[in-house]
Amino acid sequence: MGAIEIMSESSLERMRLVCQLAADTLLMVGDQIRPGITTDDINTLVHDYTLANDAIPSPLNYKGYPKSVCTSVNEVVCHGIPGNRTLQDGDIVNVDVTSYLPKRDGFHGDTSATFYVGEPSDEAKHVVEVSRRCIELGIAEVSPGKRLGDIGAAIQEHAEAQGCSVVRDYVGHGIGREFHMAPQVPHYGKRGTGKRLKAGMVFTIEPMINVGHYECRVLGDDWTVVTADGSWSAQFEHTIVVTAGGCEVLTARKALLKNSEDKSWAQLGPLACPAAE
Ligand code: EYF
Ligand code: CO
Repeated sequence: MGAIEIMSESSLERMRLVCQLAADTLLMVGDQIRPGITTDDINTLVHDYTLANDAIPSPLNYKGYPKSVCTSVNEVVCHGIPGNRTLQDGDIVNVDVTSYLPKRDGFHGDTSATFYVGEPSDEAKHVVEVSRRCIELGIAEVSPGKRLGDIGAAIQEHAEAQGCSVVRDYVGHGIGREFHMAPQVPHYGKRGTGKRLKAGMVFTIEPMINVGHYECRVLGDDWTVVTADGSWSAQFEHTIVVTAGGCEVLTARKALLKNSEDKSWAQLGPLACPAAE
């Protein structure tokens, strides 16, 4: 990956549009998550909603990926492929939505959340709550002059203090005219290391947090990433832009998610930058 783009205000206006579409899609899906729904049902909901809003689901055919969304259940870390799996009471499912608005030169917006299916176990609640707090703490580090390692360190410190681990094999990424751009954004690391943040940089923060060890393996379908030890994994993701005063969460939601841990700051629009509580 090359230089990190500094986005112009006109590009950012387009990013806000597509990121808000991705956020709305996640809200719509959250309303429908319940025992008995299949991951293919989620794919259909996302696919149809995206097309109805004159957008394209970025994952579809991306590097050969066969579906419009990633649905990652329980021990699946990321890139779960929707299929005929029926979600059961007690499951957790991460729904990872990336939308592309193609008008003129297009832009991508990427966001995900982990949902409870029915009543979660204490362990499921723990890993979901830790991963939600990890993304808040990561976002709270973002301001000009800080470094990528500050984000990773804040996330890793919290996850490990809570007895969980941070996945190393998959990281956040720059996003804009391409789905994946520079920089890579690790969710682990050391403070004071890594590239310095500048206003106008746009990237995702998307920590994958495991109950057990961070090691992962890819299933025989060549897409589905699972924990090596079978422990459960949870993830939240936002697309953010560094601003002069801190950051703006471009995929901030207009309402609280149903069936998931959520916080009111996620509703805040432009200039939202949660301080660590
Ligand atoms: C082993 C891909 C997957 N990459 C990223 C490509 O939303 C995403 N991140 O936040 C995201 C979604 C998809 C994605 C869907 C397909 N890919 C490439 C190589 C390996 C792989 O999984
Ligand atoms: Co994503």
